[in-house]
Amino acid sequence: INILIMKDAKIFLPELIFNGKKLIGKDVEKSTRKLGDLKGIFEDEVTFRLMDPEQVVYYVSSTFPVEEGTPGGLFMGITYLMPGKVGNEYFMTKGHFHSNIDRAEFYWGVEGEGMLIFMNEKREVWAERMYPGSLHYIPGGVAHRVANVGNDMLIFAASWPSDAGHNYETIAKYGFARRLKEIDGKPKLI
Ligand code: M6P
Ligand code: ZN
Repeated sequence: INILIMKDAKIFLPELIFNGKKLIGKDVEKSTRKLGDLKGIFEDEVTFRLMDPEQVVYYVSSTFPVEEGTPGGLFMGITYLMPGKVGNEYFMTKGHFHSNIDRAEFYWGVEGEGMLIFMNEKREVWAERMYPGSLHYIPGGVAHRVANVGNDMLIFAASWPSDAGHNYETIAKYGFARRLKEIDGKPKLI
């Protein structure tokens, strides 16, 4: 009897679309990092000063379904990192530890060729190649940065806890213990 009078539950369309390369939806926020915003992260400051500070190095489209800092939620973002170098150092993201340092994150490669550089609190550095379909688990306590080592745009996606937060200060002050440079045409962590 009950079954007969029960109304169907609602079926909705998704509020967000990730069509493989783009994140689409009304609450998708875009942020842009220009070369001028990345002052101090590249070693070759002489070359850096000769370059256009207005040049876009990367932009990120993100969705924040809950307020930043909420425990238990998740965020997602797609990063578009341009090809290029400052001297022989590849264009890269600022890189960060999480403010809540034990929070983890997933990165995955969508398009192009990249290198995900990790550094733990002991300042030990290692890297993983990033390419379409590559999936990377970034454990808590590990700073992360991505470099574009190819000739085309690098696209990668990420998902991180809503209470992770970004600690840029430690990297701004001490950097990563190694730099990813093109040596004899190949990426090397030196
Ligand atoms: C990924 C995520 C974001 C991050 C972005 C750019 O999309 O990790 O949280 O903001 O990469 O990296 P960064 O903040 O280090 O510049
Ligand atoms: Zn992160």
